[in-house]
Amino acid sequence: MADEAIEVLLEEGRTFPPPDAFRQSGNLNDAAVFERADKDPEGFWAEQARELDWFRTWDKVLEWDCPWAKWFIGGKINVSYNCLDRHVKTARRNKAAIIWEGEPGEERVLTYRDVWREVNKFANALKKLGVQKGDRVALYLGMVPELLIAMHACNRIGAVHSVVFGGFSAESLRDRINDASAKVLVTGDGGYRRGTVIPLKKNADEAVEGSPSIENVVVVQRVGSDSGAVMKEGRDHWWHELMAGAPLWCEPEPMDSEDMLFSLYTSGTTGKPKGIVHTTAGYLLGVYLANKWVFDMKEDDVFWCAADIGWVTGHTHIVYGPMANGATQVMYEGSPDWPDKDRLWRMVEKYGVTIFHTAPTAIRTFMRWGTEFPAAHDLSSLRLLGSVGEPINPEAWMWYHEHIGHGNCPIMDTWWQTETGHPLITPFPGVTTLKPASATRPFPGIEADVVDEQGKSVPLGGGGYLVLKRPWPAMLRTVFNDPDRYVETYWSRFPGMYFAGDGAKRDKDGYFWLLGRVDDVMNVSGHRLSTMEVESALVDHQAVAEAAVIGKQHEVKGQGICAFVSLIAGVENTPELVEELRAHVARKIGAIARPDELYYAAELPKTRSGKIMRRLLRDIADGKALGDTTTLADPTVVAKLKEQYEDE
Ligand code: 7RM
Repeated sequence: MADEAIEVLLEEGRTFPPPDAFRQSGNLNDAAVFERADKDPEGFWAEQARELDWFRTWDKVLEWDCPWAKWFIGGKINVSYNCLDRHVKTARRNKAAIIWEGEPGEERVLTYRDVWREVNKFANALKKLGVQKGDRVALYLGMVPELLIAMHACNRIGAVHSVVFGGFSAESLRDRINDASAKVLVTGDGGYRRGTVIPLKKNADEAVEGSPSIENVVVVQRVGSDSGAVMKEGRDHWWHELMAGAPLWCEPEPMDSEDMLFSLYTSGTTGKPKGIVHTTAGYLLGVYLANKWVFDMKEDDVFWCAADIGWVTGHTHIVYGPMANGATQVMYEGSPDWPDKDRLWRMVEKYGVTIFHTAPTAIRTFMRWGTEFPAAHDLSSLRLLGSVGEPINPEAWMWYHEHIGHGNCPIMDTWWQTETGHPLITPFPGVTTLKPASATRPFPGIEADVVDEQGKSVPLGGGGYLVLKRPWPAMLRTVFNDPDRYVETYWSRFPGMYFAGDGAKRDKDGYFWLLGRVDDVMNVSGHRLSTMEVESALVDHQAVAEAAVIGKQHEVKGQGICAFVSLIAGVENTPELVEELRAHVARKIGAIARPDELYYAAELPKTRSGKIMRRLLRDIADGKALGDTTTLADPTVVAKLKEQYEDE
């Protein structure tokens, strides 16, 4: 975030105290909880853990050998049992769990008992394909109920799922399958996005060609004959055919608290995404509690988290947290502007959504589209709003508050990461006075701090690096197959502390203001990408000699991707090649990684020790380093500017 933007943030003087209704009946309305949790974190988490359904309770709450954590040692528990069987045994059995809408307009309502039945059957189908406890299953699907069903089926039998976002390329899918050595891949014949068919099966086929660990592929029929999907005899199975013969009951596997639940890949500072490992009991407890307290889920709420399940937000705020709470949810397959820009608001009105959760980049897009789209619908069912994924600017916060919440809905700006499992710096609607664009204060039991280069706590009013100073149940346990990287990435920068990779300031009231990443991770429309990932994709092209990528402030996306490339001698720097290189990155990684801007440089600016001078590139991209007459059309300009910078 630019310095001016930070100053504007901190001058933000407006406050929004909790509305009376939340003060009185919010699921968390006793501020004393924070103090109690702070004094005795283990006692606090244990007290909350008793709300879950255990096959065997734990012997010991925590074993902490920094950075290695074990929570609820000796406990036996199953996640699908807690998200399904627990409700099916009560009057919730016939309650709507998922109200799904396909992009072309179909509707499906699945009750808790419906989901429970499908999960049991698919768990048996997986077993029949040879999947056993501890095996990895890769899931590459669009936003269809089968994705959620497959995830619960995996955890029911103790298999580990690895969901790969349906917008990722064949190559990204292949790398993730291979890193996890997944045995089975579940995909679809296709998915719908902006009226066109996403060729999931075609990508999956391409990926599996280079993935020797995959023994079976299960294919959900979503599109039908238009999909062009070809089934490979002996390897590929239609979902509906497997389900037709599957028995109705599958005994839930009693998992150890610390057994692995899932892995989800996320970008770090190197070119290779890491598999973040979450375990069973701790993650379940964290997401149960966060959804209950932050989103105040009540029996008759209709919750809608508009994220994709391919990201951690969808894991925590669609598949696991709300279902552990027995909530009713809306799930949508497609694009928010299809067929019109009022699609989401039409659905809020139609289904009576009470709690709506999205990302700042989406809010800024809605702002650009104009107020007439939400204004055309009755949004009075809404009582609470959420924001996640990147810093939200005060203007977007106010717009969301006014035009979606009509001034009545508190906004939960939730800071967290794939690694943390659930929101760790977040307001609670019954107790927190909001300040627009501040994620406010830590979750009970969480000790967050802002430290300087030396790891020393910075007094209130100052800025530095965000760290967490105590373990918490839903924290990642390691990086899949790479424990050294776990230690190195998160626990080495400041010994004894978890380093989040974010910059933050704290105001005099102790409120946190998140300032964006301090490493080489970009946040593009709330999606994490490393500069190096995009650089590797570029140099993979035969015309490119070297590439340097930076995140550049972008009005809608938060950050856009700006690339500088030098070409192999003899290759001409044409505008057509610019397009080809952008498309090449999209093919290699996925459309989210397509560079917004791409410039030729005769030579990339490097320090004497060979490091790319990112600050120079950032200043060039922001136009700061360019004189009046200089333009980026001239490939020698970067080299010329470098001399100036070295003189400074
Ligand atoms: C949930 C998620 C994590 C990174 C994180 C931050 C940024 C997320 C906020 C935020 C400011 C927020 N997981 N981030 N939420 N920054 N305010 N409320 O996004 O692993 O994909 O990304 O996202 O930089 O480190 S993630």
